[in-house]
Amino acid sequence: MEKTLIILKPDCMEKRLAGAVLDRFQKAGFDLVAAKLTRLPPALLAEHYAHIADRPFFPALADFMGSRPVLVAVLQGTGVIAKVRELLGPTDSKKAPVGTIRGDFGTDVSVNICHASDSPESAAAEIARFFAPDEVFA
Ligand code: 3AN
Repeated sequence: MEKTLIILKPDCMEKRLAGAVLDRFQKAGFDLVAAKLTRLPPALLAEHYAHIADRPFFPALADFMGSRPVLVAVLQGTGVIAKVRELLGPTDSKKAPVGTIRGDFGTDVSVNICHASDSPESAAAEIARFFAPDEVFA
């Protein structure tokens, strides 16, 4: 069964929207199979964002992502990787349509409520980065 990794970002936690965001994923038919609250250390953020580490916005993004505990979770279901990204809307919250999670709750391109894996390969790598096999109740 397909799985994806999500991170409810510091803005989501600060706005007390974790329940509202998880509700949208669960109402779409996806199961929560792993979850933890954790404050992401710089080394883990550098690994998670290795594909954008050379971009000028990376230091500010890493500061933001490490600014408070976040909820890291794994969702499971048919087509979950693409469907979760569809429910989120585009990366830039300002361009995200009303009715999407980022369109309804996000602020901008980096303060955008939730990360989600973008492919089967990144989902597998990201789940392994944040969870031991026995922490995922698939
Ligand atoms: P996504 O998370 O939607 O797959 P990526 O992988 O391109 O987007 O970017 C990773 C994260 O970097 C985004 N979630 C967003 O928080 C941040 N980001 C992307 N582009 C920008 C940008 N131009 N300025 C600031 N932050 C950005």
